[in-house]
Amino acid sequence: MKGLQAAVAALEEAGEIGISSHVNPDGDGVGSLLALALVLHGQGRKVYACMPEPWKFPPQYSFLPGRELFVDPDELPEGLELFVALDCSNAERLGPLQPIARSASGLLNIDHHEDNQQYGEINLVDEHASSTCELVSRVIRAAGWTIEPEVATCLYTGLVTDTGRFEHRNTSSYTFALASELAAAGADTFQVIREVYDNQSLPYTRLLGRALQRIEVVDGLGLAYSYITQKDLGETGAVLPETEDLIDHLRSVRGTRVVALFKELADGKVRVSLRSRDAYEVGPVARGMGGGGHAMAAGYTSELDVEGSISSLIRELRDRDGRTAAPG
Ligand SMILES: [Mn+2]
Repeated sequence: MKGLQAAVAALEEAGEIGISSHVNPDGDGVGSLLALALVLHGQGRKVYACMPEPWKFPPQYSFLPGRELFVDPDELPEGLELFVALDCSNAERLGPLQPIARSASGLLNIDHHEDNQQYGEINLVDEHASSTCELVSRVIRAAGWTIEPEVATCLYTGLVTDTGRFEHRNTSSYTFALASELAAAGADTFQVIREVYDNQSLPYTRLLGRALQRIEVVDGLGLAYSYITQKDLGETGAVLPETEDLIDHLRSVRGTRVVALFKELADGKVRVSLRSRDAYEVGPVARGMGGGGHAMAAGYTSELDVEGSISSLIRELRDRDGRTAAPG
């Protein structure tokens, strides 16, 4: 695979390595970061694991091992031998860490987004990989390093979350083979499910109830959508980082092809998450709106309020259907 040998060589040569993932990290971002940090630390490297600010460890991933390898962004030295960006389709996804990443002698980009900008000196990018954790597991294997149980748990977390518990279309026989391999390596598969999915706070569960109650379907467009506001967060006591998977609870409405969840952010902007139920690709929709993502799961940030963001997405989907239906 292109980039694999170069990635392994870079990781084997560098003594001091910075590692980060994208802003608003998900299970794949956190899992791949911790897995690679733990492996390299075990190989005697000086590892600086870091997340772009502002960030809070998402509570559902706080059980993962390796957190002691995290440093604050201001403890991250400039001019490191190597910086690894995980699960970032472009360097901007590193947020405020971008200059530090650029100041390193080498930037290694490990990612599986189809719109990856190949921004590294070394790019290990495979859009057919289920997750960045899958790519990290290939790196570890190619380097001949052992996957310890703690590392296996981190990798399994990314694999499970990016495939929606092996439900999304990016799930292949290879995904199951890797899951089996990680389980054999000692991944605590039960703990991952219990901590990530069967571990919601009461405030979040009540917020989910509101989102389900409000769901609307736009006939003729196959769109199901719902929204949550800052007021909802305040009244239920839920916090945004725990709402990452909320959209998956809206995905099962029969007869729909796109699901959207609008989340009002503290600054008044709206984070729009999109999921596809069938062959309809939401990645291009998100990119058309200034965001990014995959065919099945994508998102963007809207400057409009919730109501305006809903209208604007409906317009965009109508326009796209019109263009597809147009002759020639
Ligand atoms: Mn990912």
